[in-house]
Amino acid sequence: MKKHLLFLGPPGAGKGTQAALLSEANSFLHLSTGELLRKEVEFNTDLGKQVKDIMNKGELVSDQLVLEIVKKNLDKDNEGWILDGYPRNLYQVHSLNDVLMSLNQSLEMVFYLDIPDKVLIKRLLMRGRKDDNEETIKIRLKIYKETTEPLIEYYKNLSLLEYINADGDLKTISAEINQKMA
Ligand code: B4P
Repeated sequence: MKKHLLFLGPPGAGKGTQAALLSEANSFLHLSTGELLRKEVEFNTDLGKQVKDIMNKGELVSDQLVLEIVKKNLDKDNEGWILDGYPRNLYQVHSLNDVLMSLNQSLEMVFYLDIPDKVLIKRLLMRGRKDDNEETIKIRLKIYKETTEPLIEYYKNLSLLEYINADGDLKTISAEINQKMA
């Protein structure tokens, strides 16, 4: 079974949802940079104060900052890990490669959760998080298409990419993911 996984896809594709299910079932570390950053904001830490406005606007926080979070967490003992929301641009891809090399680990599979814009906009508006309003969603989608989408080709060229149709019910999507990583 694959133990070092990454979830890629636009905001609202269900990366967080599926990564949580999978990590719970397999006792893997679920490393969601978005969730970790939201905790920093919630606890009003120095880091949280730095990123709050950026996140609420739907923009990406600095690569260096996110890298520190990733390094700190991947260094902990674990049975396996799932990266959710990281990397989000090619610079972060190369940083991740360096971190994994230093840990003597490698990425085994990348799940690309594909979903039409129309469906994800509806999902995000229903969720209603602080950064889930029409204007911010538009910005997040634009940034995703410009900076994160090229990662699909990158991981495809490394033969790591697995395509998942994320426009369906939770159980069907989860079953497909489980089957592919077995
Ligand atoms: P994230 O936390 O990664 O937010 P996301 O992309 O919107 O979440 P996701 O795709 O996981 O959606 P979810 O499963 O929750 O990032 C938030 C912000 O943090 C970014 O904008 C940025 O500012 C910052 N950030 C994070 N990582 C960064 C990085 N590496 N570099 C720089 N900045 C970074 O699903 C969405 C909704 O759909 C939920 O309500 C869920 O219940 C629902 N849903 C899921 N699957 C469904 C299904 N099959 N059917 C129906 N509904 C479903």
